[in-house]
Amino acid sequence: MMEQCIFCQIVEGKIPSKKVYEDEHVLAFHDISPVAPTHVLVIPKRHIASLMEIAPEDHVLLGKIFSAIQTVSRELGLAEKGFRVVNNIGEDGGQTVHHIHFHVIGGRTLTWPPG
Ligand code: D5M
Repeated sequence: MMEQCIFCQIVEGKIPSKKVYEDEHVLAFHDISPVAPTHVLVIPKRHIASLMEIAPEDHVLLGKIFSAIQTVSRELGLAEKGFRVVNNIGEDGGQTVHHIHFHVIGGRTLTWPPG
């Protein structure tokens, strides 16, 4: 399962990605199907299937992910006008890749509610 995970393969460099941020625990790269002028995915390097699999010992890691989101949003020029962070969970949530990821979406005025 984890060997076939697309995002684990991106972390391992087996599948190419356009990286925008990387540290020991977190990776951010451009989404292959952007829904806005800027659309980046921020993921933990370690395989965690979804938000529902986050354990108490992962709380520091979650903090690192959100710090990376701050960094990425500033570096990509999203911070001033605003942007959206989205985490899809499970079938009804629209999750298609089962390695937790936070969409960072911006560069245009976003509408609400989502579809
Ligand atoms: O979002 C999964 C997202 O992952 C979706 O927006 C496409 C993106 N994706 C899928 N494969 C790749 C690769 N190889 N590179 C970059 N982005 C990718 P979800 O919330 O699970 O629907």
